[in-house]
Amino acid sequence: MKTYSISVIPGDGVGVEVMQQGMRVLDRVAEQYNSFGFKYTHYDWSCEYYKRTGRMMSADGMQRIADADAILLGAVGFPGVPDHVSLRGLLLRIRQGFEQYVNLRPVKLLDERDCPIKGKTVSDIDMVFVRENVEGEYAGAGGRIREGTGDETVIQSAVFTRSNTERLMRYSFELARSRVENRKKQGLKTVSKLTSVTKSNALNYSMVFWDEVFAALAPGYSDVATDQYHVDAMAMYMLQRPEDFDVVVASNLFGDILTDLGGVLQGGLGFAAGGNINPEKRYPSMFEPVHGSAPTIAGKNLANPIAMVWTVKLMLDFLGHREPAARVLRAIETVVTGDRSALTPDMGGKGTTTGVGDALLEALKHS
Ligand code: GGG
Repeated sequence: MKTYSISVIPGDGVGVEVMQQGMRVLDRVAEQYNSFGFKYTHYDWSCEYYKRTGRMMSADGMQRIADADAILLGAVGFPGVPDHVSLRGLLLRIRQGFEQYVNLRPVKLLDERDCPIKGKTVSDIDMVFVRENVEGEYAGAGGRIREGTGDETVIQSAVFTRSNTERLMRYSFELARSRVENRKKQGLKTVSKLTSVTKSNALNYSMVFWDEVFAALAPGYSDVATDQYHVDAMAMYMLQRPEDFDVVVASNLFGDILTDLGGVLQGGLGFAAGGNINPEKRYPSMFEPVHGSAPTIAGKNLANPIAMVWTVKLMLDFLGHREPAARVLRAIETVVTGDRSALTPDMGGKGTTTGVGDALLEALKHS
């Protein structure tokens, strides 16, 4: 029996509530298969922790979680702590410090009633974003001078290194390649496809470089069809013809923005799952839903736990448990396509976070 050591950082607001449901699902799946299990170590790093200590995580935080098999994170951010402080002090420290250079964000529609675009079916919306996750616009390079004066000057630079851009794009090509068999089985698009998001008309250094790396690697993956769009056009095409996209690679900021749109295509951010991956497994990877801490509904048992549960599905995949992971997704599908009144208010239901968790556990029995 393999026991995985998981560092759990529920964080702020609804992060705490959805995390409980994610762990319930993990434990139930482990019981069902009886060949693996989880040992959780909890960390209270959050905005509340920051208010007490002046830090988002303990000074030795990175060492404390470095040996985990994976990290689960709920949500970060709460009124009273500036967003850039909470994001940089916890999430970005872990993403960058552990070289989690791939941010995997699936965009998959499970029930047509959740799609805001008329006429689109579940087979039309099934793509995965590979968002660059350690540099780009989030590198934190820049400065602010002459603060508070009329001559105040601010610079925020994006950073793109060849080594990171190449490894990110290689990962994306391989992912596109790996999805084709699965897609054939489902009767979906059979050609592997990778779309690159750019803005090289305006960003004449960084995105011209990005396009060059993409073009240089493409011949090595001749079985993968490629295309590329400027980020503004990409936002439009995701709405007009989402069926054209399979794997999409984008910079840190572009990927973050487009995956909120992606979340809406699948029914809302209550569905949007994410994994911050260090593919080489030199460091632990971290799994977190895309949504934030939603302070307005925090503590009311109203948050949709599906994104968190989909996120633990990604963690199971990463740990190599493909069938248990597929089972979790089937359970989500059962709940989403079933009695809608039991779902949380963001999905038009009257249900609760714990109620959806109960429904998922029930669905796991039959999925
Ligand atoms: N569930 C993760 C979370 O709380 N995210 C907050 C956030 O603002 N993330 C920004 C980002 O991923 O770039």
